[in-house]
Amino acid sequence: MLYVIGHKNTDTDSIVSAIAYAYFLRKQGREAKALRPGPINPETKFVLEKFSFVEPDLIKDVSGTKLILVDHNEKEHRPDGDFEILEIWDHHRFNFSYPSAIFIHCEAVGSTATILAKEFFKKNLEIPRNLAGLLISAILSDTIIFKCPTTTILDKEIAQKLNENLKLDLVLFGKEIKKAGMDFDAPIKDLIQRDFKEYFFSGRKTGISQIQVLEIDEFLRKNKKQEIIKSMEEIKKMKKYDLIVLILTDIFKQGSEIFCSEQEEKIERAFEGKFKNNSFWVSGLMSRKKQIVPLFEKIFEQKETVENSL
Ligand SMILES: [Mn+2]
Repeated sequence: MLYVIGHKNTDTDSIVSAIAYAYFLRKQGREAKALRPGPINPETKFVLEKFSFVEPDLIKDVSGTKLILVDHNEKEHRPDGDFEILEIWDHHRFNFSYPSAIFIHCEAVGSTATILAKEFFKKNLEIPRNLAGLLISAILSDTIIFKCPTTTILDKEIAQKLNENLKLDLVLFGKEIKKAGMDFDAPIKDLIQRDFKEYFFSGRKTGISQIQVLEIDEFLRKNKKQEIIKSMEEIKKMKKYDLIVLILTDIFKQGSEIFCSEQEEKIERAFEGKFKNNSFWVSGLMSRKKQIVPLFEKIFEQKETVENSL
């Protein structure tokens, strides 16, 4: 049996990609099953219900299995356990090493769902209506309704092609998906850990969270800034991080308030802002993958220039 699984902090693209690729393999006579390594977020739940899919089975320890990874390749984002990797389908930065040769398809597009839908079209495999709806949802979710700078022409073309029979209003439906995901009743500490990814920059353990909102002012009225920072500090201490970053993204204002546990000058310089109690607004900042991770890699991993004191 082949198992297809997304990253630890599941999102709509990772769950949908696992379901879609397992289906793709079964259509080609392989035995395949989608799994999930963590809880389903409210946005994904809404999408699965809308298109009548059941949640993939939850598996905490995948030791001893043969896995196909979708929507991630980095070690820190993988499920726990000792397992064999057979294939990878992804659209993130490539940070990977493996002892044997395996199949890897990594493409700089807005979602893994885009890559997989393209494979269906390439092979002339029919995509059932409900699966098409699911794939569209993942594209809209990951590209933040085509507004995120990770969006490519291919994402739009594939979404339109998938929508030929469904005829959804993509922008309206995208808003509906995002709204469903905005279940902000949970404590702020849980909200921060919902879409949370771990990285190492020059050996510094860094956690980067993203929360997407429709109305940033309203969100900040409900979740006070001091509370956000206090929660970030608690997570930092509890999980032994060197740095915690939160990007609170306003989908319609198209920018983010960036919160950092450490008010580093390097971050200020990189985003041309000034911390005011651990945060500042960055216009146009929408993507952790495209705008934060490569930048942090650059600013934290570059050697300091040493002045010659002659
Ligand atoms: Mn993705």
